Amino acid sequence: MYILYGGDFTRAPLVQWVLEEGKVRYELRKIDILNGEHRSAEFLAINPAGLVPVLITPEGEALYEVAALMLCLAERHQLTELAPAVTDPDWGLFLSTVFHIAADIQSEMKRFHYPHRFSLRRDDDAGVQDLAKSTVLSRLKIMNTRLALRGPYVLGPRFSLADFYLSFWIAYLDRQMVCEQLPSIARLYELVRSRPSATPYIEETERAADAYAAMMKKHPGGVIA
Ligand SMILES: N[C@@H](CCC(=O)N[C@@H](CS)C(=O)NCC(=O)O)C(=O)O
Repeated sequence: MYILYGGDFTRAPLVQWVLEEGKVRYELRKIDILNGEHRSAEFLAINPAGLVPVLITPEGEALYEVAALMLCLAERHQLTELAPAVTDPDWGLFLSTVFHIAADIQSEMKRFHYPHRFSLRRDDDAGVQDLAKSTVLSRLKIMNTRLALRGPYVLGPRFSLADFYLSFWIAYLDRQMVCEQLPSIARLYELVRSRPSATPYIEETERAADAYAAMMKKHPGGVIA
């Protein structure tokens, strides 16, 4: 059986959704990142980088990096309806989108939520956030243009976990802004959100995003040290 270390305000639901989609047995262990549990000796023994999520495989290996966890599960359990096979002509575009979200979208979301880690001067925090916001927007605009030409999903007519991955992060953005400035992404988001297996995850992510935004208002420099 797999063990997934996740918890509130983490990206672990992305992995949990893949596990559920694949009807793969797992146990969820919650880590309270708001109270620093990810820096406890117990958790650092599992992931020395102190980051969530972590997936322990049935063989006992501790894996991290959310995109890798999703891809690894899809491959190990042959979830070809979530991820095209290596031999599939869609594989290249699929992989390139997943890597783009992991490397270029998530990283800016992190910069937005943890501005204090990206400058030594607290006066810079708002500027770091503004830059992160505008970088995310310009990257998403490029994706929006591609979806307008070849949508509604990342792989055109075919849903994949790349759409769920993108939607998870879209849930953290201002919904009106997404509708107005990223209409093709807004369409993809609504399609993903209306999938019965995705609906509870996206709704929960929207609630988490709203709650996190409220906490950020009180602690503009970052909720987690
Ligand atoms: N690149 C990692 C980043 C993981 C990450 O930053 N997770 C957040 C929760 S979503 C976390 O552990 N935050 C605690 C911290 O940065 O101190 C991934 O994509 O899995």
